Amino acid sequence: MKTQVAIVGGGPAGLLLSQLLHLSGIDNVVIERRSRDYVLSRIRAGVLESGTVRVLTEAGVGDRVAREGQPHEGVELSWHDERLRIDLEGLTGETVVVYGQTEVTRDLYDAAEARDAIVLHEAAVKRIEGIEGEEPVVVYEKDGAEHRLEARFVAGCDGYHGPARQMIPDGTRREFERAYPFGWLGLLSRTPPAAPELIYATHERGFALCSMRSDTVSRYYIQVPIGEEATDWTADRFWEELKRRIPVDVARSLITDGEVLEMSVAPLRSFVCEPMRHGSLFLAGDAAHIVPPTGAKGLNLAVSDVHYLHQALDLHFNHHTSAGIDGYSAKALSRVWKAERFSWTMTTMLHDFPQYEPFEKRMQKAEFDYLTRSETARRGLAENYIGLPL
Ligand code: RFL
Ligand code: PHB
Repeated sequence: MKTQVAIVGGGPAGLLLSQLLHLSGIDNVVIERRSRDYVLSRIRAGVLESGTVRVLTEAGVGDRVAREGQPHEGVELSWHDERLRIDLEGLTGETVVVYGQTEVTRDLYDAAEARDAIVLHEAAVKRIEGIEGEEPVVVYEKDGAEHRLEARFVAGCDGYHGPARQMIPDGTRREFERAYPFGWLGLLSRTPPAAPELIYATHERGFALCSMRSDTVSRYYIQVPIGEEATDWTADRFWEELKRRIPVDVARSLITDGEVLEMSVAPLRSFVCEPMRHGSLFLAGDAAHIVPPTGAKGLNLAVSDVHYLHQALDLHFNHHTSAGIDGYSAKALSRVWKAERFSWTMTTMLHDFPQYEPFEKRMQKAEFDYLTRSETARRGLAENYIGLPL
């Protein structure tokens, strides 16, 4: 089999790239290790930047998010019972949109089906050959047999654990990493949200987040020590712990008697791989970088990478210039590092770090107090939260 762009990974990055390339008349094939149902069952991101919504709309998959996505004009931070609203709209003129990653992925799968896109499922990429030349080959296994897909370019959209990044030779690839000594235990429930806006709550027992998917489905997270698993917890214990960490008023009115739809633990990590291109291989999304979820940036970064990569490949195939592909890595990394900085700052400010001494704890509180007093500080947070320009 032969195509122009082979896309490894059928998560949001891979599917969105496939859709944008199709609209530019560029042939592509997506190879995904899991089944479609499995990909759609992963509960992940919930907050989209308005730039992300614009890219989805350009890709022709913006109808449902426009109808069902909830624009949010602000978010809250809390410190025990002290509450601080960040007026996103007032400070920046923009909002964010609450719309689940599952729904984004579903919209992309529906669009792929409608155009008869080639998306191979339960096909695991083993290696990519010849990335330093112009005829790379993706070798994958499906139904127990090995297959080869020839392409002009390969896009590694295969997430943090995928093989694409490892194809960049050790001498060329540099990785930057910070693992945090905690994870987030998430719970999705069929209950109305605790409050109209998201609440990022700091408490000495650990961080907690109140989020939502709709008026009837809520998403909550609590910080847990590394190594803790969802099976170590019951829903009742989760609710009790959440209530201890969020402002008393919110805890008092929290509705907990509804079906629990999912509970899972995600470790927190910051990670960047440089460069994001080597020869005929490009990396996009979690394959190239991970941010801790505290800034709600992961999916949004995957979308901005794909936006740049699509522009670069369009210039190559339709306008016969290599300026885009040559500049891709530097352009994407410049935005990535700023989102890394923001996610790291938010994580550091809001979580309980076991190694912290009283000095660091006072620094965290001073940061919160500074945000409370200074509109300039709040504007800086808001500008990053709504998403830096594409
Ligand atoms: P994905 O979604 O991991 O998809 C990669 C796909 O590649 C496939 N794959 C392979 N396919 C073929 N052959 C192989 N050998 C393969 N190896 C892997 C995988 O099966 C998979 O389908 O990466 P992508 O597309 O780059 O998308 C990135 C986002 O999923 C991620 O950044 C976000 O979910 C992060 N994130 C959040 N981002 C936000 O922007 N806002 C948020 O509010 C937000 N909240 C979150 C989050 C992530 C979380 N977890 C669970 C890590 C909350 C959580 C709890
Ligand atoms: C979510 O709703 O899953 C969510 C929201 C905001 C974050 C992280 C996750 O920062």
